[in-house]
Formats: sequence, structure tokens, C-alpha cells
Amino acid sequence: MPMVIVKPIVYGNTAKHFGSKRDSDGHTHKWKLYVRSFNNDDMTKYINRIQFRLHETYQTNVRVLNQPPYEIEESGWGEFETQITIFFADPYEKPVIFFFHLKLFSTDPDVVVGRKPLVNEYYDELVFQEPSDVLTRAMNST
Ligand code: SLL
Repeated sequence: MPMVIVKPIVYGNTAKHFGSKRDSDGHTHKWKLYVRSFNNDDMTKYINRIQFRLHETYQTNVRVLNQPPYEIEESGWGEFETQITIFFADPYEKPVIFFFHLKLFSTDPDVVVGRKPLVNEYYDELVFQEPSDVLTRAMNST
């Protein structure tokens, strides 16, 4: 019988306007970019590391996180496309690469003035087809 294990995740970003533009660097927003487990399970059982590729305007724009929380806190002035790569605990599982548009701006007046943070979040699933015995045991023990 074919064996599939599904791990639900949530990824996205939050952002909040400073209230004014910072003189030193022109930054206007604080933001956080993240990948989380949807059901709060221990992601280290199946994830080795997550790489976030930020816009080239950021210093060391490729950031690698070896353990949770898989999140980056930064500030900036513009929206951009991020590339997120998930490397799995089982090196035989091919890394998953996806793109995500980091959002800062909104038409919600409360968000515009920084009264309310912007939340730009998506649900997805990591699907392991015929996972190895080791991975299966590790994941089922959560
Ligand atoms: C564009 N979407 O395509 C824009 C790029 C880049 C945003 C936005 C950098 C901060 C810093 C920052 O906010 N970059 O330099 O420290 O042109």
C-alpha cells in the first residue's frame, strides 16, 4: 500500500509600520518572515534546516536557520520576493523550494497607520511519498 505522510505548515510574514520613515536608512517597516508547523509538532523530526533568500539589498541576504523558530526579523522599506528552501532531516528527501511575496503594504487603514500589524499567511502541506523507515518512525513519534 502506498505510504504518504503529510505535515501541515504555515508560512508568511507579519509587518508593522514604524509610524514614520527612519532617517538613517529609509526603513519604514519592521517585519517577520516565518515557517511554522500548523499543529505545533516538533519540526526538527523531519526538517534539517530552512534557508531564506532575501532581496539583495539585505546584508547576507541568504539566511539559514538550523532549528526552530524558523523566522527572520528585519526591517525595510520595500516588498520583495523571497525564496524559501526546506532541507529535510532525511538527506534523500529532495529539498522543497518555494517563493513567497513578503508584504508590507495594505489598504486596511489600521494597518497603514501602524495601529494593527499586517498578517500575510498561507497554509500548505509537506507531503512525504514513501518516506524512509527512519523518517517514518521519527515523524510518528511526535
Ligand atoms: C524592488 N521591490 O523590486 C523592490 C525591492 C527591496 C526592499 C525592495 C532593504 C533594506 C536595506 C529593503 O527594504 N529592501 O537596504 O537595509 O525594487
